[in-house]
Amino acid sequence: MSAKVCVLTAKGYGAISGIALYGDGAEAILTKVFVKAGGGPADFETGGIFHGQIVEDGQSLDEVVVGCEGEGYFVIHCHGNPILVQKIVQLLIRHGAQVETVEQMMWEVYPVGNNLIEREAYLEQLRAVTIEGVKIIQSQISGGLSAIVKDWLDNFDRFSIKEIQERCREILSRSIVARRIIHGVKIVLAGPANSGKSTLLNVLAGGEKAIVSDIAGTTRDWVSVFIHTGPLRAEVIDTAGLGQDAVRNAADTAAQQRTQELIKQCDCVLWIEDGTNQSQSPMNDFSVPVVKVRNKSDLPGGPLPANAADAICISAKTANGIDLLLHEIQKRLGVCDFDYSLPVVFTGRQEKLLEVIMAARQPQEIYRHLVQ
Ligand SMILES: Nc1nc2c(ncn2[C@@H]2O[C@H](COP(=O)(O)OP(=O)(O)O)[C@@H](O)[C@H]2O)c(=O)[nH]1
Ligand SMILES: [Mg+2]
Repeated sequence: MSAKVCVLTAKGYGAISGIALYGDGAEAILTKVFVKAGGGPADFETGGIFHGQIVEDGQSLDEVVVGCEGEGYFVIHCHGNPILVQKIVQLLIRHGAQVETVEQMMWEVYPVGNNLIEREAYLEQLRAVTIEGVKIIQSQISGGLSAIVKDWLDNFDRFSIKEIQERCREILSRSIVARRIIHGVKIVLAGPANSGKSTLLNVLAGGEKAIVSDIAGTTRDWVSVFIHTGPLRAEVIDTAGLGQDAVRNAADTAAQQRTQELIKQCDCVLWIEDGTNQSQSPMNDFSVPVVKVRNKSDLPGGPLPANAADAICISAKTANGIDLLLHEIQKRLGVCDFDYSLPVVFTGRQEKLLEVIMAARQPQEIYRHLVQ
């Protein structure tokens, strides 16, 4: 492995940035570009911290602190101007280092406990969009998935194939819910024109994001906002109204096609109807969970919960019923009372492995896959 360089800190400016330099030849490169404060050689022993300058062609690039994290693994803590960071990285490349991604770097540098699930957890938790998502992944390290796999391996003779496969099925179905908490969800607002979709988006966003108007077809392109509800981060997407009354020209047709595509890719649809309108428009068939919403409960003749058993009655104008609606969304997506300590899979590799185990016919086959 040749020396690798990887910027550890996020893009953009900050007070400091961290640049990892590791692998074969890392120390030799560092010796060439780093000058210790006060002069003299730096021995770069693990645990050592050195203050000095990164030097290019005899000129100081930046004052830095170098941490010796492990054998052949160093972190250069420099000032957090992105141009400066880029300059230092380019200098290290000039001396033979190759650029590496943070994911690959963590994979190579932190082979924690030789446990694949644990290593995957350290990487995947970086991408979780909620603190609850981080918690789910972290709990798979000592308990959850690691614990159940260990139990199967330690006591393999005590489990029947059927038992293991049944648990795999259960884990996979729980993982669908976990994925929503870890990676966030998309919620599409759909329904006939003028039912109040854009008004609802604005009330959820806590401000004016979408254009609200009495003129049907005002929303053509889509607008979205991110909200947090319970353990979910949801991207709520406003769409053009669906139905014949919303189509008047080619642009409307294109907007409707876009809406259909968004619906296909989302996790949940909120079907919004104008509750003062007695003739309910037929709802499309959706392959994802749907929450039916009857809007404009503030108006005389507006919807009453007693008359709309299968729907949530709200007023997007006064925000009445919004809490109830958010709770219903959480319920439909299965995230209420989610037990974070139970086993779930959180990478494609783990998911595939459980699927292969579920299709296995011989105990030895299952054992072979589990030890991977
Ligand atoms: N009284 C009342 N009017 C509403 C409510 N929600 C939306 N409207 C009105 O209904 C019209 C259409 O709203 P809009 O959000 O643009 O509907 P969209 O076409 O579904 O996006 C506008 O005049 C809104 O002010 C509500 O809860 N109560
Ligand atoms: Mg609209």
